[in-house]
Amino acid sequence: MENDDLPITHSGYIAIVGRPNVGKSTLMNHILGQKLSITSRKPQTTRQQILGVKTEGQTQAIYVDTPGLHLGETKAINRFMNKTAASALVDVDIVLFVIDAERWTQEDESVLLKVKQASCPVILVVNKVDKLVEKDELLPKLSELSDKMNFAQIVPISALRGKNLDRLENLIEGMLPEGEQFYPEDQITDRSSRFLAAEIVREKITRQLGQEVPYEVAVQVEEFSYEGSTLHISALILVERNGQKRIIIGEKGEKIKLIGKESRIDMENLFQYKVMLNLWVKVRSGWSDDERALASLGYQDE
Ligand SMILES: Nc1nc2c(ncn2[C@@H]2O[C@H](COP(=O)(O)OP(=O)(O)OP(=O)(O)O)[C@@H](O)[C@H]2O)c(=O)[nH]1
Ligand SMILES: [Mg+2]
Repeated sequence: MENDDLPITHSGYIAIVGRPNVGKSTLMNHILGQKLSITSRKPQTTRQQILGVKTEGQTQAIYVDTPGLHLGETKAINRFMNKTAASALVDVDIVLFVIDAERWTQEDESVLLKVKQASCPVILVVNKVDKLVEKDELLPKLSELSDKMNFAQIVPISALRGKNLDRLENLIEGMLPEGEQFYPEDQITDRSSRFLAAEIVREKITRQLGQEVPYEVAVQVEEFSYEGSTLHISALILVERNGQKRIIIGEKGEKIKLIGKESRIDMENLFQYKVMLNLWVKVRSGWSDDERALASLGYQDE
């Protein structure tokens, strides 16, 4: 086939940025039609960048889900998360700046300063519009937001309900540059199955446990092996303190049993395999504020 006969392909990177808890990971999952990135009601759920690749026909959109940019970098893990999120603004083709339709905060203001420095088009994504009680609030809100910077577009959506996502995706598609596809069409992420498994466990802990524990939990997959018709996964849950270990295990082991059961169901869905899951809890004090420990847990600059 002559070169001229090859179909023209479009592909590129789309960074999803914003303060914690605005729905970045929910948005990526709904666009992909697959639960790839973990989500929860608590802020600072996503800790590491994760790619979600969507290939349709001649177009490959590579979404970059990032940790929420936040103020108050108290620990090394927080510095790592902010650095990771900010670095996603470099070398991408489109930025989706996600905010919560209900409120604009100080943290949004500091994200705005960062996205203003991006050299590519920025789409303001106003999420959670389903939560607005007065629907006629929306238009004046959007007009106010349009003064904040020169956005390429402003798109109100509900990531959770899948509302207006087709419009957002069409806009993105029209903005992606011509070029070869970066990933094979059946690849959906850059992350390993081990990483995804560890994240599933962290999600269940984050969703099951109270306020402070999830921020001091890390999960490491120690075994990931296919044996016959079963996938064996062992994961180590690291906490900062003994009290946290007791909370995660729960009375008579009830809590960890529940975390294990919910994790297994998600893993079986994702890997399409029967899963045997073993969970262990260990105390490793200081991991979240220790650069070396962070690196050994995979929280390191790429
Ligand atoms: N009502 C409503 N809730 C939403 C919507 N999108 C996300 N949420 C909820 O908002 C919470 C946070 O969602 P995430 O996707 O984890 O948010 P995030 O921006 O990735 O958060 P971090 O990873 O912590 O930065 C979850 O409880 C979601 O279910 C939406 O469109 N409407
Ligand atoms: Mg997230």
